[in-house]
Amino acid sequence: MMSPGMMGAIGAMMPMMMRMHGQMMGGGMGGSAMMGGMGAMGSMGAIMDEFDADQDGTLTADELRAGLTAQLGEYDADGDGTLSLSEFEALHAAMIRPTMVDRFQALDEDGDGRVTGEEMTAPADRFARMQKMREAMQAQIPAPVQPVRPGTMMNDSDSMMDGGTMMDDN
Ligand SMILES: [Ca+2]
Ligand SMILES: [Ca+2]
Repeated sequence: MMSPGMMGAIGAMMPMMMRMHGQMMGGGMGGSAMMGGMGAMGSMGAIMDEFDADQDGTLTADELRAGLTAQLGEYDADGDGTLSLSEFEALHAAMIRPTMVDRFQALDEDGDGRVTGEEMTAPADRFARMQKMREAMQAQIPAPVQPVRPGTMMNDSDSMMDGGTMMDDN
């Protein structure tokens, strides 16, 4: 059962997820799948691709300047020539989108485009397992209180060999 708090959290996130889902269905999947796991580097790659006007694989200062200027124009919704915080928020959200989609896909274990309550709380289950493992390991630590040193072994053997049979073999 989900607590009212949990329902509230999911409710607050729904519009975001619906929008994301729609864009994913729109064909944004390929790029983000290719960048899987690369995180911030992935979005850097996307910026490179976008600004590399002559597509020669390198980004010059001029290409970067032109790209950034174009970006300002694109996200300057009210056309006043500057980016407000909310205008920049839209730009920033677009930049980090590949990383954000990676995180969504990491949570959506069955890949159906929806993060269920179970998928959402899976990190808590993993955390609980790790905690159990740590506790189990800590419980085992006091076991080798007296480490057996090779020298001790030898001395013990010697005293056992006082009878002489092994000594003869040497
Ligand atoms: Ca503006
Ligand atoms: Ca799912």
